Amino acid sequence: MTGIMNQIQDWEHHQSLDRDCTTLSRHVLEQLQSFDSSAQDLSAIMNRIALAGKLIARRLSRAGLMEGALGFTGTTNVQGEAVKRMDLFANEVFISVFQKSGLVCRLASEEMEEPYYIPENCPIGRYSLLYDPIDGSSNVDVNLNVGSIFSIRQQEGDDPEQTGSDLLQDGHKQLAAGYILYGPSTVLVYSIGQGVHAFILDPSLGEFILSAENLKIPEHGSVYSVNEGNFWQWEESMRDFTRYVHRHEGYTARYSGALVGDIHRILYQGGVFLYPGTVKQPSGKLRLLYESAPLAFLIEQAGGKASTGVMPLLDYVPTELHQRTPLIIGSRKNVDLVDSFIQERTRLELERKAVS
Ligand code: FDP
Repeated sequence: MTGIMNQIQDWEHHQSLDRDCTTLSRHVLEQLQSFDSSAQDLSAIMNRIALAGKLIARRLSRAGLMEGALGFTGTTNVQGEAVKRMDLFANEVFISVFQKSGLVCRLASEEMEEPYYIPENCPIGRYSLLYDPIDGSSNVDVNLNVGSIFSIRQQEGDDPEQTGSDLLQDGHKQLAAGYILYGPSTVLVYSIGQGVHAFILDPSLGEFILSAENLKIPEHGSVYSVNEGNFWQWEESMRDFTRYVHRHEGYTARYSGALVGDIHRILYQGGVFLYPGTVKQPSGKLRLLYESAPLAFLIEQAGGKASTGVMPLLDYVPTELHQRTPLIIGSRKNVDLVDSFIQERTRLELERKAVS
């Protein structure tokens, strides 16, 4: 037995030495092909986000053994949703890694009603970080995968009221976006508008190491990922799509309860994720600035597509910071298929109105 273990350790040792250990910060600089101050800034920001990811991953890995790490806080957030202790912890982690960094002037997250300013950073750091600290919080207490989503934007103007009104712009304005998936391994996937790249946290090094460069989402995939429990609350077009995949061979349902996990699968294997509007929530559940737009930026960079059902998701301009949008995202052909059901229902509706 000891012999086999030694052989495995030897093999693992050689495997890791054979790898070209590209770290995240080096990768950002290589991507930008520059060492100027904005390239250095972006690289440093990504490094801080990675640090937040490590701190959150460490907490998650032990949360079940710690007093007071899991469960609800007893409060609700700006959206009226019950806040979990891990949501608060992760929100604070993102703030704390950017304190005194000179990098990010303000942070906005779904856990905070208004943007959080770090005044000492503002004279030099004109960037804003928008983030969902823990995506898929319902998975936290049962030890299933969760994620963090992030987006970096440039601050425009002085925002005198400190409400972040300049952030109410379309998704093309994002400089970078990505997510961290806390699963069997911790994976960071990001794009600065030059393809999509994945890094895996090597816990023995405490570093995110490049695992895949220039990821391309398959043009079509078999997965459809949606909470079918909401079927009776959807518009007819969404039910048409669901009936279609039930009746055609080659589709399979996967829904993890955490958007980041579902998107990660779809990025690698193809398919479509949907969170349509419901009767109770006509704009769906997902927040545009912290969830949908960053993931749309990433998926489009990988050759996929994202739509609200009415327009390309990245074109959508919000009117409020915590705005929600329906989301249809994934492989190009799958998204087109869903959109075709929406267009068909719209056409029928117009015809019906014209006749009556
Ligand atoms: P959660 O509220 O648990 O944080 O971000 C919203 C989100 O999770 C997504 O991660 C997830 O895909 C979705 O909501 C799950 O919502 P439903 O339970 O309504 O399906």
